[in-house]
Amino acid sequence: MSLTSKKAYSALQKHFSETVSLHMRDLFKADTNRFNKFSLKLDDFLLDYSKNRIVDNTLPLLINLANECNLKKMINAMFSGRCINFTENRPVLHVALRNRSNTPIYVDGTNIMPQVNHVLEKMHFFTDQVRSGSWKGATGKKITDIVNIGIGGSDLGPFMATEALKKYTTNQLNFHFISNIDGSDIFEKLKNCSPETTLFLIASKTFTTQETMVNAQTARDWLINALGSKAVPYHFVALSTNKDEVKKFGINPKNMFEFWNFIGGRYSMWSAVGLSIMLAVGYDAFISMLEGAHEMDTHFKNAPFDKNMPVILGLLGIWYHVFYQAETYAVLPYDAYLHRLPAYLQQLDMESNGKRNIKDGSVSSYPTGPILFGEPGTNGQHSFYQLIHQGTHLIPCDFIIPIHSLNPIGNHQDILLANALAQPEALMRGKTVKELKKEGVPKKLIPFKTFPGNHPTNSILMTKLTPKNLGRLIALYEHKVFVMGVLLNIDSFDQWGVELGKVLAKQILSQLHDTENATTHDCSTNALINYVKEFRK
Ligand code: G6Q
Repeated sequence: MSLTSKKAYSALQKHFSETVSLHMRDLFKADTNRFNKFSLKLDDFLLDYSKNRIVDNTLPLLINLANECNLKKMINAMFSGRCINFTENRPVLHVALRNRSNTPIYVDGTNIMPQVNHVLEKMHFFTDQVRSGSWKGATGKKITDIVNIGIGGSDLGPFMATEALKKYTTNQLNFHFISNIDGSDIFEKLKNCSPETTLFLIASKTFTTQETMVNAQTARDWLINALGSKAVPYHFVALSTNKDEVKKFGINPKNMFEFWNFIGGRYSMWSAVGLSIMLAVGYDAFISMLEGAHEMDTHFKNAPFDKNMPVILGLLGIWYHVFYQAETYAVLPYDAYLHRLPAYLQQLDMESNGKRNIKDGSVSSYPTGPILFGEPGTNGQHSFYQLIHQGTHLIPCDFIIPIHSLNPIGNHQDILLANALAQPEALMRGKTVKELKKEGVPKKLIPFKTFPGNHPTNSILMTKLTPKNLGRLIALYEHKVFVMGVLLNIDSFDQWGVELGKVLAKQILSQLHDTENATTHDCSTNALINYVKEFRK
């Protein structure tokens, strides 16, 4: 049954029309306890959701909707390994990768925890060897450069996390991430690497992804040209589910770090795909990241919905995207180390919930996954915040605010924090005509200087960006996206939408080499292919 046919949906629609004209400025004035009511803490990790367009009974009504959509049942189904990715008939078990309590989780009657722990230990052993210098390249030199070759889920998470945790990274190793098929990507990344001291991690769940395999082949040629084919085992390892293809590529399965089909690509940074993260920060910090995520998992699984961070974020997402029909939201990290977070979350959210078909196959009559964008503060303030403050769209924002800087220099952090705290206040309050008049603003400028306010924000604070807090943060968003997917009644774990372009690219690739002009596409695509061919002559 679709979302809009639920009883709670009608109640929420009524509630929406009754509350849509309320202004948060007035809600705060009327209730000085609003922060206490609408905030939650998990250790030092704080979610303030009081600056949302909600009143006392909004969340209970949204929780009714969650209950009617069987959210609790779906959470239990995920944690217990049921095939909730029903279009691919797969369980969804990234939570097993960080199941630090080690309680058994069964897939087809087998407890998967021993295999999860085995790979983790294999990664541990390998990481210690590389970091200590006892793993040597073919000519006996220590590794200095780690190059992860992968794309999508095999790139975004590891890249985001190694950047986020740069401060915890060993200085002995340089990290590079090659994802794009564009030759310039691999050229630029390898130009300062030496074949003798470079280790390639080929990260691909399927080991058949065109971009990754072509980049891996180019890297292999680059190495062989310099050191000969005997060097390959010293410089290549695979992170994959596909042993046969790994062997075919010429990587010894001994140097393969396995994961499984019950781990979705965009949920795989906790698995062997996270080897670059472990190499960067070491085993202990990697485990700490898993512990943070596990803490969020346990909270998500056990906390009542009205005290449950991912559930609350997910329900607020539904509130804005379905009822207010806000099409976008922004994630604004006030920490430069989180500069890849919006890119990572774009895949997590938009590939998971960017689907038009609900579970019975019909086309959804309500908006599904939102569009996400973001930029680290304060850069965004000098760019697109204008539109958030005074544009015509409603753009809910998440502010992510570590309190301590990992590089305390002068008064940088004070200024950063002041901005991070001021923006949600400004977005909530706005600036009224009355205030402007009192300031003596000339009449003709008043419309331009007025800020409507009433823009919803969440503020997520942590003492500082640690591996543990990063784990908590990412798991928070993973589960938020899941909650929204359950209510939207879609499969958040497949991604059929990436297929069509791949198929057409294969056709066009062969046509680029034909002597004949392309004629089989629409006239625009034919003309573009032929234009390219003309200029390649
Ligand atoms: C993520 C998607 C997708 C995938 C890439 C790479 O959930 O499945 O982004 O991660 O297409 O796939 P491989 O890891 O198989 O190369």
